Amino acid sequence: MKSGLSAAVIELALRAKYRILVAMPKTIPLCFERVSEDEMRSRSASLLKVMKARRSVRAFSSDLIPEGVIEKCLEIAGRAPNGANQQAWHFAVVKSPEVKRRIREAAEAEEREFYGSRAPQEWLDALDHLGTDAQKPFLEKAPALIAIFQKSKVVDESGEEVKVYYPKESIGLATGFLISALHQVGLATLTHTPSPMKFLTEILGRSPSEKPFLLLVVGYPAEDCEVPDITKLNLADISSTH
Ligand code: IYR
Repeated sequence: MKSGLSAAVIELALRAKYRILVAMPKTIPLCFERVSEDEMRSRSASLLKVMKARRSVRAFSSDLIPEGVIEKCLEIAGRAPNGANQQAWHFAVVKSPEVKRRIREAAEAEEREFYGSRAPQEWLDALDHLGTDAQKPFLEKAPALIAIFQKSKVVDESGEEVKVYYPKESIGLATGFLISALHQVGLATLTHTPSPMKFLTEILGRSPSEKPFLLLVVGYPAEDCEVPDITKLNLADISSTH
């Protein structure tokens, strides 16, 4: 070779030269429609009104949820922003009375431990105003439970198993999307976190590499449903403008 450069050096130079082209991600035009300022104000006020009515419900009716509604809400959850778009989540929907019974039994066993000895007095004091205890009849009464699992590894496009980035943030965002969607379509939820939740892995036959994140109880409130008389912080207490 005239220049005396080795093939390896030429290859490196070529790689460096074309790296930008190779690394360029494929893009598509963003689909985004601007709304008028008046419309934005009106939408934000109506949505706030809707979301202000969202409450965690612990007394459920056994009325069934129309077919397909939960599935649409799960698709909405799946649109949440997440680490490296790895979508490291799994939503297990439980409608079977037998599976719900097993989940209730296992959850109540953990909760008896929690309320009986595991929880420090300080924690029990913090829960006092909610009136919760180890009894979880809603796990059987509500028409559906959604067990949310956080995957610790996923398979990438090249078929390789890779680490998950920002799993907690991602699963939290997807769960927020889901709760908001279920509320907006007219369903009540309870975010239930019996701890530990390993029994969900066993009962639902999930891989041990998936961590149970929370158990969402879904349905309609019971006719006589009451909720704790609690208040939410004001805007000034939760935000600042800079
Ligand atoms: N997991 C228990 C205790 C509990 C903990 C928190 I933090 C709550 O906001 C509510 C309850 C239970 O479900 O009873």
